[in-house]
Amino acid sequence: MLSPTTARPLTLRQLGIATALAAAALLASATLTGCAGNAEAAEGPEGAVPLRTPTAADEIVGEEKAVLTAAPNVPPPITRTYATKVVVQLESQEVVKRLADGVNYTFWTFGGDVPGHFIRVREGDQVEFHLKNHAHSSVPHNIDLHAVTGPGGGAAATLTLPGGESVFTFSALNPGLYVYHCAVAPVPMHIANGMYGLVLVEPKSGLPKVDREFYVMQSEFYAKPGAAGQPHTLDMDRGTDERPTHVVFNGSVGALTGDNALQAKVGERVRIFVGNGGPNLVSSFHVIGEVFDNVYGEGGSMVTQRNVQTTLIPAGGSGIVEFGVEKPGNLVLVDHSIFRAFNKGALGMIKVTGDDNPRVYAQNKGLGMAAH
Ligand SMILES: [Cu+2]
Repeated sequence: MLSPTTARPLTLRQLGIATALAAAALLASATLTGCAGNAEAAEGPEGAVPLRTPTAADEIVGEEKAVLTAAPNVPPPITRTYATKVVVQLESQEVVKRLADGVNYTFWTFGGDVPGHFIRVREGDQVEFHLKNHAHSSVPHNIDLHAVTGPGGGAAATLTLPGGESVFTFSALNPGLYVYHCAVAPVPMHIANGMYGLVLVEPKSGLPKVDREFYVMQSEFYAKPGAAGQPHTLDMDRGTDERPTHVVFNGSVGALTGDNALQAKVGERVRIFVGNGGPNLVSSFHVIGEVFDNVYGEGGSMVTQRNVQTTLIPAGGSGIVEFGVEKPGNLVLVDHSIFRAFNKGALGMIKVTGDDNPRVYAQNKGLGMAAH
C-alpha cells in the first residue's frame, strides 16, 4: 500500500530526489527549441512522448538544394523560419587516398571524402534524398540516416547499383545531430571502409550563434597491405577482433594537424559537431587545454551538461560541444583512450591566435633547472 507512505512528511532522501527532479526540469527548459516548437510543447511538463506525424498545418513552402560540405567545414546556419523541400544529392564513390604516411587505402565514401559530406536541414523539412553510386564502384551501396523515421533509415529504399541512382523522401521529424552510414551487407565492411557522415536537423528556433563551427568525425581503420604497389584494404580479422591499425579524426592521420589545423581567435565561441563512425570504438572526446562549456549529450537537441572535460561519443553516435576561447596557443583534440591519440592517429589541433591574457594562464617559471 502506497497511501500511508505518501501521507508522511518527505524524508531527506525524498527531498533530495525532488530537488534533483526540479533541477532536471530547469535544465530541460533550456532546450534549443525553447518552448516555441510544436513538438516540445506537445511533450508537456511531464515529458509525455510526442507523436510527430506531420499534418496539413505543417506546410512545406518552396524547394532548395542542400549545401553539402567536406569536413571540417559545416554548411551555414539555416535562417529560414518555415519548412521547405530540401533536395540532397550525394554520390557513393570508391577512392584511393592517403590514410597515413606511407599508407594509401581504398576508401568507400559518401561524396569522395571520409567522413561523408555534412548535411544540414531544419526540423520539419521534407528531404528528397538522391543517392547515386558512381559507375566505377565495385559493389552496390545504400544509406541509413539515423535522422530518418522509416524502414532502415532509408537503407531499404536506396540500394543502388554502380552507375545507378535511388531517390526517397523523409520528414526531418526530430531535431539533433545524426550519423548516416552505408548498410549494405556485409555492413561492417562498408562502414570500416569509410562510409559514414553526419546530418544535422537544426531545431526550428535554430542553434545559438557562435563564431566558428567545425565538423570532426572519429573512426578507426583496420588496414592490411595490398599486393605489391596496391593500396591497403580492410583486414576483416583485425576488424572482428577490434584491433585497429589507425584511429583518426576526419579520415586520415594528420587531417587536423600542421597546415590542416583548425583556426580560432581569442574571444570567439566555437562549436564542434562531433561524430563517431566506429565501426567499433567508443570515443572519449577531449580537447587538451579547454573545458566544454556546453555539451549536447549524444547529439540530442538540448544542453545536457555544462563544464565538461571529456564526453563520450558512441559508435554510430554524436555529440555537440561548445566553448569560448580565452587564451592563444594550440588546443589538442584527442580520443582520451590515449594510445589511440599518440600511437594510432586520433589527434587534431585548433590553433588559437590573438592577444595573450595572463590572467587566464601564465607560466611563471620554466624547467626548474638548478642555477650554475
Ligand atoms: Cu556501401
